[in-house]
Amino acid sequence: MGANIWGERWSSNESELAREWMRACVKKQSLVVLAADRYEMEGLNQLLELVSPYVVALKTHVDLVADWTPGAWGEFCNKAKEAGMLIFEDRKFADIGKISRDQMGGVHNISNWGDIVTAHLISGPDIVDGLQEAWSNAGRIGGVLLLAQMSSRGNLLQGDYSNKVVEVGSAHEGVFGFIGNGSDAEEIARLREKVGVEKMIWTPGVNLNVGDGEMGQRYGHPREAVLAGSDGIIVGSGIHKSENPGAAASAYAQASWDALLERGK
Ligand code: 5BU
Repeated sequence: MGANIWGERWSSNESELAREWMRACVKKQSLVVLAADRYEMEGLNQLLELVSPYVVALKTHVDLVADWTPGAWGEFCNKAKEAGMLIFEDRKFADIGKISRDQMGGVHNISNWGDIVTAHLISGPDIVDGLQEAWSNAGRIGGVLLLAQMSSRGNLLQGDYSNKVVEVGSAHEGVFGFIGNGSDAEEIARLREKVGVEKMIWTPGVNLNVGDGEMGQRYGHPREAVLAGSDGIIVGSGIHKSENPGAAASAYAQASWDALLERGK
C-alpha cells in the first residue's frame, strides 16, 4: 500500500512503527500530526471530533490538562486510536535512563497509551533504552523521536550536537526518528541528508501563515517542510486556534499530501 507513495522509504523499512505511520498517512492522505494544545478534556474531545479524518497522529502534552483523570484520558486516547491515530506524548525526556524509564509510569503512565515520545539525547544513549524498557514492561511497542533540531529562536541544538544525535539515533532500533526545525527548509534538508532514508523526520514550527509566532516560535510553510524532507508536519495553533479546526486540518492535510506526492518518495 505504501510502496508507490513512499518508494524505498517503505520497501527498505523494517520498523513496525514506521510502517504503521506510512500506511496510516496513505490511508488518510495526510502527514498531519496535531499538537492538541488544549487545556481541558472538553476542549480536547471537541477538537478530536472535528479533525479526526485528517490527522494521523495526535501529539499531547498530558501535563497541561487541568482536569486530567486516568479515566477521561483513557477514553480520549481510545477515541483517537479508533480514528486511526498514533498517540505521541511530546514529553521531551532528558534524564538518565532509569529515571526516564520510570517517568514513563507514575501519575500519567505514558507507556500505557503513548506510541511515540520525544527525548533529548543530552544525558546519553541510555535514555532510549530506558524508554524502550518501559514500553516493553507494559507489553507494548513504541518509538522515540530524538530532538536533533528545534523550531524556537536561539535554541542550542546545532552543529556537532545535532550531528551526534543523528549519528547515535540512526544506529538505534528504538529510535523512530528525529525532530527537525519546520520553520527552516534548509535546516530540514541538511538533516535529511544526514539521516538517510530509514528514520522519520517530524517537524514542528509549521503554519500556512509563515513568520514569527508567540515567544520565539517560528513558522515555515508545510509544503516547504515536506519537500525538504519532513515526514510529519506538527501543527498546533494553525488548527486548534482556527475558527474552523476541521477545515484547517483538511487544508494542512492537503498541503502535506500534495507535497509528498511532489517529492516522490
Ligand atoms: P504551534 O501552536 O503550532 O506553534 O505548536 C507547536 C507544538 O509543537 C507545541 O506543542 C510545542 O510543544 C511543539 N514543539 C515546537 O513547537 N517546537 C519544537 O522544537 C518541539 C516541539 Br521539539
